Amino acid sequence: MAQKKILKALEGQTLDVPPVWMMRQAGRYLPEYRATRAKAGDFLSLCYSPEWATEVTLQPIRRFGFDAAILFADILLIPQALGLDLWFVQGEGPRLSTIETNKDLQKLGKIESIHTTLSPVYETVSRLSKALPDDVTLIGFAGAPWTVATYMIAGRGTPDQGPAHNLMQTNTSVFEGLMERIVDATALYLIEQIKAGAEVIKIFDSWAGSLSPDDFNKYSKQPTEEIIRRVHKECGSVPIICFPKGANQAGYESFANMNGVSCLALGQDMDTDWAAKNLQSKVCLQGNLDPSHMVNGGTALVDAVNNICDSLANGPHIFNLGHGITPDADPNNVQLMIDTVRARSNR
Ligand code: 1CP
Repeated sequence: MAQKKILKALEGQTLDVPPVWMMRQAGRYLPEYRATRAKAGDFLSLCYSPEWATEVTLQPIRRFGFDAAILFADILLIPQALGLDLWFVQGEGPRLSTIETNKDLQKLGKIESIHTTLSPVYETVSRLSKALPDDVTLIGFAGAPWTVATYMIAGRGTPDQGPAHNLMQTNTSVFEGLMERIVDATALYLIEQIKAGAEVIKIFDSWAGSLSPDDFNKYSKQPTEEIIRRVHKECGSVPIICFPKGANQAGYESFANMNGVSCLALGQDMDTDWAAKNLQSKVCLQGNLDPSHMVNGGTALVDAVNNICDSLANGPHIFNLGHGITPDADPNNVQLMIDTVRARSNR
């Protein structure tokens, strides 16, 4: 049986005190992150430097003692490894060359060549697995195909994922060809992360909520299921956390019934009492504090942490935010969140 708290929860154990980590825990709200990022030059140099990426992954572990570390990288490294140009515009976000036609699709490189670009990431995972304290779990990750495709089609983040929806409707074969390539690349990428030492994998489908029920099944659930099947075939039963962000209750139920899913991450919009009743007998639940509490703190934070923990106390639970921590968050509020979680006892 697993010894690390996160792995116990992922095995389905209900723990006295839920383990805790935080999405984007290595990020701009931390002065030490900003200092390392300045030394590395820019965000992508940080992602591709095993030395600096290891350092920023470890910073929140040193400062707060979280129960898990998440590899420092980005979901957009896969499009770049497939051959798209990728750059970040200061204060605005990512920009990519786009996939709109069959010709664009044919220009993508061979799937196996992604490892040339991504090998520094595997090196970071390997360094982390040696450097982390014995009780901290190392989480690797990738974007889900739909979410990654939305960026590859639009060339940037979009409020409604309009360009991806348009391509899906007007040129389904190009859209599906792209999805297949992302499935292939993502499965290979995750398998290498596991071989390098990742103990758990998280698959982020940040834009799952914009899909209609049929499209959700076809383009969020099925591709994710296929990636998990391939990863488990190659690596055995590594725990998988899925985050179909913004999906409705039926969508979450279909993920809970899927083969190979150990845990579902909940956005802050998800009713935890409903999730406890309908999902927690099948999977571990992770979440789901509104990240705005990390900016505002105070008794509202403490009450919200306790409400979530109360509601999810009768099954496996990993405490987390409902989405990534924002750059304007106060590290003292992160400490208050952890202290509040760790002061609890379910029994
Ligand atoms: O330092 C900086 O200025 C860059 C900010 C930043 C950071 C810290 C970006 C750019 N990515 C990251 C790291 C990151 N991204 C991690 C590292 C591990 C962690 O500490 O959590 C992870 C897991 C991600 C995943 C990611 N990137 C997602 C999925 C999760 C989510 O937030 O919904 C998405 C959608 C991205 C794309 C991306 N990367 C960065 C930005 C600003 C964005 C969003 C772009 C947009 O839609 O406008």
